[in-house]
Amino acid sequence: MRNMVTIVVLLLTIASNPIIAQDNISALMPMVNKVVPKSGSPLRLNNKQLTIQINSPKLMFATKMLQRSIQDHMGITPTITDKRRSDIQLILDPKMQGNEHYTLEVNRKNIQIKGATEGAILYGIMTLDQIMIGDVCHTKNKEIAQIFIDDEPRYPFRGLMLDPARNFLPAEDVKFFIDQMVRYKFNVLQLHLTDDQGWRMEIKTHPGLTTNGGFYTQEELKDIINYAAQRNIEVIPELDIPGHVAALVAAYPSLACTHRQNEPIIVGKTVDVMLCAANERVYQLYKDIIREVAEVFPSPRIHLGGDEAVIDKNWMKCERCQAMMKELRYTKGSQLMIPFFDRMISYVKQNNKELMLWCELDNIYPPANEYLFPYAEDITLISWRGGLSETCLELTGRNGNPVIMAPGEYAYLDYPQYKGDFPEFNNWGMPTTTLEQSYKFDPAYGAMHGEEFHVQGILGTLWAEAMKDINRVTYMAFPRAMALSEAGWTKMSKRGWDSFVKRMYPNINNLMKKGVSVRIPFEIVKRK
Ligand code: TNX
Repeated sequence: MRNMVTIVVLLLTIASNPIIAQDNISALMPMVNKVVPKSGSPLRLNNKQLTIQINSPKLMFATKMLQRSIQDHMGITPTITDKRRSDIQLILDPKMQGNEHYTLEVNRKNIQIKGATEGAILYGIMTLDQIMIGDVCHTKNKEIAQIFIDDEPRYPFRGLMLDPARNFLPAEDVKFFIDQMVRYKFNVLQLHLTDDQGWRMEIKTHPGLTTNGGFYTQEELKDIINYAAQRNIEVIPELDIPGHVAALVAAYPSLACTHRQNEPIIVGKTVDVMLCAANERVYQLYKDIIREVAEVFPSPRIHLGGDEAVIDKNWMKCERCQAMMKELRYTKGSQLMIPFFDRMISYVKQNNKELMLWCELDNIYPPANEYLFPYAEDITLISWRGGLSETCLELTGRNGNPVIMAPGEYAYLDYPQYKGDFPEFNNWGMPTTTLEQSYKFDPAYGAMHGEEFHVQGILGTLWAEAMKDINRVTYMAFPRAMALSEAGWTKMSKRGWDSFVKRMYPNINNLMKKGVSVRIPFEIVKRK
């Protein structure tokens, strides 16, 4: 009998051993910023009808997500109750600091998720979902080990960018992508809506813009925006100017510079044409476009591109632009960016929006010392050119521009993940960006210039010249987007490659179960 008692005590000790309890953090992605493991027997959910109690009708959507998650993992659907003694409590608590800050407590009696906003509570639910994914044994027995998590993001801006301009993505596919983003606590979806290969947004005052290929109606966009908003995701529209405009110029040839008026502009082939800086019709058109964009997208920001303008082939050869340069006593073509964007900024401001642009530096390739043109300090810049992030960080810091980090060498998810891997065509010589490389991304670059408070967050880009459909897009995104999610959410002191790799496996498995095409990063596993 004594022996039996010893064995039972021993077994109980093993069961509450923290190493085993660690199973409940084995699929957390991004890693949470504070976790307190608790010992003691797990919460048992197997013997009754489960109930969820909410303290605000605003939590109905989060509740549905929670019901689906528990049904998915345990095969039981909790019902909503107003009784105090519920199994799960979702508590909107305006006293909590930070709009994405949540706490999640699992104790022997129940689960409590608290946050100041619906988004914060949704994040608590996503973390709970990953606890169930990771802790297979408990989950199978309809149990959850005790834990306390107090979590909030390192950065407020954690985005991914889709490029339906290059290859159109139907609205349903965009929503499918949003479903995957919310799992990893991304809160911004940038939509690159216009480029040389296509114009993808219905503009009611100028229907001629959308005569070349697929596009989103304004109703479809509103539907995507609402779908994203329910999932704590802001959709930022991007309309790239003054370069990357072949699709627009093909529809409205008179908007090109004077010397290009009679040139055939072929969508899919021409890539260097720009809008004329000295044509009044360009400004009239964009005044209308920006007004409609501002009406459709509730986001406080509009992104107007500003990248890769081939000034020498356009403004420098155009009679009208040259006359404008003379009048303004400019010596460099790039200075025309000043009056060009001054007008565009005034339209953005008339609609009470803030402007975002890609950060372009004077001579584009290193060494680059200054901005291509002097950006007003209220413009948020996205740093993107590989090798120039540190210069961009320094310049934005000095000039007072908020900056989002999307550096080519970590965050460009259109680059192949492995040598010889896709994209096998249309590759301009892209470097390989391995999962391990993406994981090394620290958005503050080691806080080189102090704390880097002007860094707002991160953006992973999915430029889609070589991505024909959503399956290819998710294949390029995952698992590297998991690495980026952790760069945006988790403090450097809580991150580590070995831990990331372990937590990644169950997440890949889960995405596969959801029908998401992912790349298996076989190269990181030692073959024995
Ligand atoms: C550069 S990134 C671009 C895109 C291309 C991408 C391909 C940026 C602001 N401009 O137009 O799709 O490279 O990697």
